[in-house]
Amino acid sequence: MPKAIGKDTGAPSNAAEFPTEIGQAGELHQTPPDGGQVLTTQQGVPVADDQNTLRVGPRGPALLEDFHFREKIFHFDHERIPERVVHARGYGAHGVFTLKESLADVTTARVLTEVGEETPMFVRFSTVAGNKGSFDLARDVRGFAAKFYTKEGNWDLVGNNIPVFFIQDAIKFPDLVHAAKPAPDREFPQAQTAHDNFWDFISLTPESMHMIMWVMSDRALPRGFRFMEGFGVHTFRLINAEGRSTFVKFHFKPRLGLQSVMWNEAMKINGADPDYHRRDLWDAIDLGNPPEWDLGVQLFDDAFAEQFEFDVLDPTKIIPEEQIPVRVIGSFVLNGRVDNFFAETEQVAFCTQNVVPGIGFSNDPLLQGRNFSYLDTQLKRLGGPNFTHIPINAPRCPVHNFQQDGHMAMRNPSGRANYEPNTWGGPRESPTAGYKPFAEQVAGDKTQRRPESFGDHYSQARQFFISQAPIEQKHIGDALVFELSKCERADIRQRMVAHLLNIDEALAKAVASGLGLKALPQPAPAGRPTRLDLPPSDALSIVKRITGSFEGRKLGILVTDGAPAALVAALTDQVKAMKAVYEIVAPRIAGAELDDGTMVEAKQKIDGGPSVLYDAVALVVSEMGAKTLAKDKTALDFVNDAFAHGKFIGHTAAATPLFKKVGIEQGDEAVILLDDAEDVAEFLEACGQLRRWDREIKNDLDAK
Ligand code: HDE
Repeated sequence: MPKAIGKDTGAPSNAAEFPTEIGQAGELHQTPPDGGQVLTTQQGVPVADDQNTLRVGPRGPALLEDFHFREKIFHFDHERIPERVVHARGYGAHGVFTLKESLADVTTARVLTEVGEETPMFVRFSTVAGNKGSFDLARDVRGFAAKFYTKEGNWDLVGNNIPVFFIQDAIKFPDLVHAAKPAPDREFPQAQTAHDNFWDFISLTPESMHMIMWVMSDRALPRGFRFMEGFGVHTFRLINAEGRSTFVKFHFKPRLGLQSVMWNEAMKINGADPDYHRRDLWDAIDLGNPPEWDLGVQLFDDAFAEQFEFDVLDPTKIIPEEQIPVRVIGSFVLNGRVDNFFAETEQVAFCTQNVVPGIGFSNDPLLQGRNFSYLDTQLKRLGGPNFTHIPINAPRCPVHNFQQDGHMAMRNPSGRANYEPNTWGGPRESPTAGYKPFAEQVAGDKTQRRPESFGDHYSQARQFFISQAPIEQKHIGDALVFELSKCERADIRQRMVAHLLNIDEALAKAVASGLGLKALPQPAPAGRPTRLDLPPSDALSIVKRITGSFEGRKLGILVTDGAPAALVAALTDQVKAMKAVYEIVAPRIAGAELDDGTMVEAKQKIDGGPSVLYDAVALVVSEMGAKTLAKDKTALDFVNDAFAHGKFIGHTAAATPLFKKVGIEQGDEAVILLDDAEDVAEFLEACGQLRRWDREIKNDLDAK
């Protein structure tokens, strides 16, 4: 993270004469008694009293003369900038991308051709609909925006964790976002799509059906940013030295595999820890387990595009990995926490139009529209055209041009010439190294027609649905029932079921029954071409692709006084060894006194550490402890929820009465008795399966 402003631009500048960091002018002020720095005003004037305003007598009125007070309050009054109109709640980290396989045959972009070269990055994850202060586990798409500080300028890949989008044309974006956000009269509900306006718009917008399948799936409830895929969504171009173009779709694949939480869990996590995702990323980096992703590409040419069933310019479609495999060409690690949230995560400005020589755009109408929107929005958010001078946005390569002035200009041309061409010297364009768009031949009428090739809205929606494991299909149905049950208007619910009939009849019937619809509606008019029966693709499922490892996950260990110390030690040691983490939860925050007289410190008091915060739990309790817990509602919820959410549960024999108390029958393979270190090893190995989904299915059957 470069701290200095305006350095390394290579531009002739007189900036070096000025100190670029606060306090750089030297420590002229007398050091305070504790040896720290002297508090100063923004003008660098040392402050004598920061506790009391200047006034007439100790009980008299304040004086306007108090410049320190006025400056301090003035600055505070202006601390806020407009939050992002979408993706307001986000969290970022620094990282490094390393290229492992060169794409020199298809692109000149150095970031994709120099094997072994490390490119600094900044990544910001986000939810879309909620405001900046909303909770992390909204059912929502997640933004996955990456800025690569390449040697040829900044390349921004502003992606999502879902590879398709709701709409096909950027002109519908304001409508989509207005419908998803709180209604303008009442300003609720916050950070959710479970309301009439959203489903009204969606049910009138058949092109959104593929995206709806993804957004109602577990993808919209990620366990953490570390467990999400990222997608560039659009088809982009790579351009090689001969000017030849190859189409490309970009993919980020998490090394830890994909993982999501259940809706019931999500709602509880939002209450227990609204910062669940940001804390997870922060802690992972802090503890030295920085998350990594592979960068992959799907490359294809015009011939493929011609024969593909769908239009490669349509952002509501994917290209299945079975048709074009994802070629991994490098990886990135997010290993640097920000020093200051505002300076970096809030002020980072991603723009889809930030590409480097060798990377170009396709005519995807959504991408074309985005290329206008992102630059425009930064002006509003960051207050002027010089947001590229803010360190997080500044390229890490030389910048030379004659753009000047404006609010907060940190980098101005020096010398006499500020125009080009000139006879004084200065930067010149480079026909060889400069950015050249792909010389595509285009001709046609000016028109506002949607291409017919964008017309099939159901085939890939169905393909996604049938690619899911049964439990994932069930979650999609449950999510639709939940969301549509929040719609007051029956016609909206009905209209959605009419669309679902074009996707999967069983799904439509399950949703209709969940909503209590008396009769099925007619299927929605399907448009043309009518639905194709596409084969399932395992790459679209989360459950079918679990890694089987507990690495990177979190175990909650509930301990009480008198709990076996040897078992606690076995659990904590083995969890650490497998690069997972644990948290001790206890009835009191001071911790518990174990059976050998040692104290184990707690990270959470039981009501602050419900089991929804953990991937698996261990109940390491004594008989006495279990008796006390059996009277504590939060402790019983801990056990009950862990079971209901399909989690693996390790326990001492003394914990057995707790299961009885919450009505859990014995005989569940994922409830594992822990007696010694060997049991612990088996338990942790089993935890790699993450969930016992059959419990949820059984629960539902029992309920019927
Ligand atoms: Fe965005 N989007 N978007 N979007 N988007 C913004 O830019 C927009 C779309 C995405 O962490 C805004 O700086 C339009 C698709 C992410 O700072 C704004 C359209 C995808 C982020 C904007 C789309 C995205 C944004 C708001 C339809 C996935 C957060 C603040 C044509 C490929 C970036 C800002 C960050 C943010 C416009 C659709 C991803 C208003 C007009 C598709 C990850 O410019």
